[in-house]
Amino acid sequence: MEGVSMAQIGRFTAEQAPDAAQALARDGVIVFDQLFDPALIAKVAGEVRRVVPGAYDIAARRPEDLLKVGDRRINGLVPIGRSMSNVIDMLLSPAFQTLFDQALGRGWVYESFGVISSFPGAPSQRIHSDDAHLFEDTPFAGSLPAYALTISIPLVEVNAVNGGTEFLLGTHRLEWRESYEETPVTSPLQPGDCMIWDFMVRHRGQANNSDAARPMLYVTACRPFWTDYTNFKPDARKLVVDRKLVLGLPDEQRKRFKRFRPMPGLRTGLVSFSRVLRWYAPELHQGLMKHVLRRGSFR
Ligand SMILES: O=C(O)CCC(=O)C(=O)O
Repeated sequence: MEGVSMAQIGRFTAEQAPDAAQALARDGVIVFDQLFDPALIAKVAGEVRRVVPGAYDIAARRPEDLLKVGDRRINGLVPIGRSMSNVIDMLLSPAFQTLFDQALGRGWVYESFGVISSFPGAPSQRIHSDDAHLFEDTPFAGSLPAYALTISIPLVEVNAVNGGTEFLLGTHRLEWRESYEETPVTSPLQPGDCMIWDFMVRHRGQANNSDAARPMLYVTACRPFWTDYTNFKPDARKLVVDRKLVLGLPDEQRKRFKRFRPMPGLRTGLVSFSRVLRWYAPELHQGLMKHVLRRGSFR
């Protein structure tokens, strides 16, 4: 199969995003070298450690909407509050825009944002894809363009000791039952680098043989018709952002975040309370709403 024999993961600068898109379509994975300022990553890492200490310490408070993705590994939500506003700038990087436009079509959106950590002693994961082919078990499986991408942004150096993600290049174009005998390949990452893969490419996290956690931000970008029902519970919060950070963006950028859910606060609390009341006590709800909506009732 064309491209499968290529033994290395392609590495690109931000300016080479169109070439990166071609390599991504062929191999199923690419790396952007130093897309972000390492000082910025260090700042974001400090915030992640503060907000989600369980991403760094297996015994500390864990992220919400947690998914266990292997022994001594977690994957969970990182809310993008105001102290992490620079994450929004990162996600709006022109290199992402170019790459995602080409790989996912111009209507692409963000679906989820969180952290994946492997802790000391974590063994290798099993080889997997992030979800199944669209139209699995039909002649279309493996011949369609990407529907979703995983973006991983390491918060620490990733190397042979703490274990990177390794890939079977080109396997996003194979049906799952087709076996593939090549050796998986990986590429070391520095803070500031970012690795992007097709949901369908076969991959796994390597063992963490270091004495520290290996946290990476993960982001899913996808075509607008697709939602991740496989990796999350139906009511999971996948992309939580401070409302003002999203509403302050120009339309062209805001549309990428149209699936966001706001940070919990008085407003979201009242909306949830109102929904519960409406569901279980509709008359009381109706009466209360009449009262609330009556002009000046709260003055
Ligand atoms: O931890 C990694 O390197 C990859 C994680 C992964 O592929 C997953 O959790 O699905």
